[in-house]
Amino acid sequence: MPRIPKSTALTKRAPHAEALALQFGDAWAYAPAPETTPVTVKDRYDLFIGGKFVKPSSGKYFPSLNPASAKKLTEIARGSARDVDKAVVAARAAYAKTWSKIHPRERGKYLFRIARMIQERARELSILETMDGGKPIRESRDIDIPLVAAHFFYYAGWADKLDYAFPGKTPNPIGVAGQVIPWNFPLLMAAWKLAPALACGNTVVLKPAETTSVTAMHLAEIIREAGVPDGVVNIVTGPGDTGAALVNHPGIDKIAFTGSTEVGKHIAKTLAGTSKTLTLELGGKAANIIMEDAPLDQAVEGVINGIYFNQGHVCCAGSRLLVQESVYPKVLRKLTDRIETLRVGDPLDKNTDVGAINSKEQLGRIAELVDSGVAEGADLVQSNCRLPSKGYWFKPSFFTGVTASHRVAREEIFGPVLSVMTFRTPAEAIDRANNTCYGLSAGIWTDKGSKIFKMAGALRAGVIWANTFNKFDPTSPFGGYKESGFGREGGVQGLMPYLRV
Ligand code: TAP
Repeated sequence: MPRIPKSTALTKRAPHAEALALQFGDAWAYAPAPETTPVTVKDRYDLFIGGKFVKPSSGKYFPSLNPASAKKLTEIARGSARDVDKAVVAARAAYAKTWSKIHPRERGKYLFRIARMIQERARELSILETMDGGKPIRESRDIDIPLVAAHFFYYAGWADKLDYAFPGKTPNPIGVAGQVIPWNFPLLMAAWKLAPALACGNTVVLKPAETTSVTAMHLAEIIREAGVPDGVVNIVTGPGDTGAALVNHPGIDKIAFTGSTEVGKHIAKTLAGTSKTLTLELGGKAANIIMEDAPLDQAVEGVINGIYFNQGHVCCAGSRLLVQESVYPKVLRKLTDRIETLRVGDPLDKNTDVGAINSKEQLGRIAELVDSGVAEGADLVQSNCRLPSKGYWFKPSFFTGVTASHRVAREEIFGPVLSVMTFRTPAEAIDRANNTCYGLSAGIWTDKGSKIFKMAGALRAGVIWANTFNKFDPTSPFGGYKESGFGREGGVQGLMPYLRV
């Protein structure tokens, strides 16, 4: 069983939260509204190599669980180094024979077709994403899958316009790209990787995360039905070893990795001295900064969106909250009240705000870090929501009394846990926000445009949101500073890693 933090016993509930509960009672209890559209989950999913679904050479499969019930959802093929080799050979052949030869406009047509088919199957893909990964259906239906289609549409448009993207230069594809993605936005990360690579004329071998491979295999079906030439996209599922086999394969020209900083560093060391190019999208410890002149209700809602929706399973989650001292009591009160009203439960219910934690291992990591926060002297506040008896869950939580040296202020929690700190001046806010080894994103909440510009220029983060948080668009580049990685995905900058210009 996952470890439940000892600290749960220390949970505090603010007196006004009690009053709210008394006043509204069951007003917060919505009737269940589960998604009922039937979807087909296969008993097992094979590898997708050379345009065909093929069995893994080892004959082995591993279970993929629904984290909301901890029950087996399906079985996924365990790809080995041999399978990776077959996929790379298929991708190389497709690169040489078809994909690098056809007119760029034709490549664009395939991508447009994929985008439209994703839209047609959006409901099915959303439900599968939620069942396999535990994220609320509201998130997968309204954010992930529309963005997946939008990425394919956007890069489809670039396929025959690369000369305009880099005027006066001659952009050429790199060759075969190996792409390794994490479990928090399974299909969206696949789209971020596949769409620009294919638009630029590369062929691909993709390795999805072990716990969330289902939607990638449904995307493989779409790619096949769209008539994409065999071998242009290959998907090899499996654990970290499979990813390592892909990274190490001599037939790969470029590696694009999204995942933890630890694995990213390991990959960077492995590729040092080789001719393979590399882009890394790694962890984060974003600060959301609330200035005293900010619209506080909107700011608190933005903070809630930034850390609790999607269970904090977001690399750019606003897991640190910096509040100007003069408004700290007000913000704290609003935050305490708001986490009481978050609905945690069935991810397939459209009223759910916070779904299931992706895996038992991840729940254990969150619990361990929360325990460390309590042991180091921070104060834990948790929602009093009831958690389902089966599956993997964590209550929306935040720490006050956090210092910069606490692990909860430094390490990526990747769960619905916020660390709240205060500051007095904008300069102090910037120092605190930048006091991290990461630099993926940040948020500023203020009424003054001049403060936004001044602070944004001083924050060392790849993405900075002002008076909003966690907003994505295929036209905007995304990526990190420092240990959050290098290279950009999205926008015209997202073409660069897949081209020799
Ligand atoms: P990782 O453990 O790093 O896993 C990421 C991917 O790499 C998975 O497919 C994993 O396979 C594979 N992998 C593991 N060891 C490998 C190795 N030695 N060589 C090659 N591939 C290997 O991260 P995670 O726990 O899945 O994801 C959470 C992390 O991703 C967080 O730190 C988060 O911040 C980061 N993330 C960053 C971004 C951006 S855009 N910066 C976006 C999403 C997530 P298995 O799944 O089978 O272990």
